[in-house]
Amino acid sequence: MVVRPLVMGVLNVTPDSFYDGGRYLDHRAAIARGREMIAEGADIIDVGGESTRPHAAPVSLAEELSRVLVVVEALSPEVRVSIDTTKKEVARQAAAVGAQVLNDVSASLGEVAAEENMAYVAVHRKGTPVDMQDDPRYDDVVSEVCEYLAERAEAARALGVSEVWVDPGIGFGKTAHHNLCLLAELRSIVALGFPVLVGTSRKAFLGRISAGSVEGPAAPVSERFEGSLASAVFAMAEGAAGVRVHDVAVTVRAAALVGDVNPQAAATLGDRGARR
Ligand code: HH2
Repeated sequence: MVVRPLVMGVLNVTPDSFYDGGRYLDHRAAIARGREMIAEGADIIDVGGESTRPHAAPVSLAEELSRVLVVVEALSPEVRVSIDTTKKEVARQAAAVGAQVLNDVSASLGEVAAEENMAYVAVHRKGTPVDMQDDPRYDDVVSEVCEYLAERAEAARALGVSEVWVDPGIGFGKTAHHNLCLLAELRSIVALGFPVLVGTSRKAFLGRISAGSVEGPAAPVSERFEGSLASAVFAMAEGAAGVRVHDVAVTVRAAALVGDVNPQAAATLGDRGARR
């Protein structure tokens, strides 16, 4: 039996997400896409109803609920569903219709995860969607992210959450250089002792690299596939227990390869890995 890192498939029920915005706003289309990703081997489907991209328009509670609940309820009997939200009430109502994981880019909802008996993903973000990409600065990005994640994850554990993940929040208040530093030193985050989730999929820094300069303009999302796959494989090889991606089928095959090449590392995933 080989264990591989988990693959979380992204399902944004929004008009404005930077990659899949507008494709799955219709509930039937969203549920069909969720089922397609399940067939492709996704271990978790991450349902979101509010874009977190820089300068995204805020979404009301009622609107976010109306986007996500039907989709969470339809998919949760078939797969582990995570809810990508920063609103307590969305997390609570999603849990009531079957969501088992709370993916929190604000890293402030540990208490809700504990109360609802959900697994919890604490994501590092500097600033808010309005200002996070306005010249983000760190003295030492890796140690600042590590300190923050350790504090948030320990707090969630102390509140009683039994499964706590940490995520460096690629693109959340970070330049391309910061993102590359975090990937290069991912082992420091793995060493915190919590399973690590990494989401690089189709993000702008990959477009900058493929366009030739980390400082320059980014290539469009359609030209960021190779970087997405390469960075997911890199993260898994460096010890990430899971990757959050839009391109599920190829990433599942790549995750299996990582498990085959490095069964010892994969075995350390324990209960968190997918078995085949
Ligand atoms: N990235 C995005 C959203 N949620 N959650 C975690 N844990 N890690 C991430 O890196 C992460 C996340 C942004 O990507 P996406 O959902 O595709 O876009 P948008 O926020 O525009 O909906």
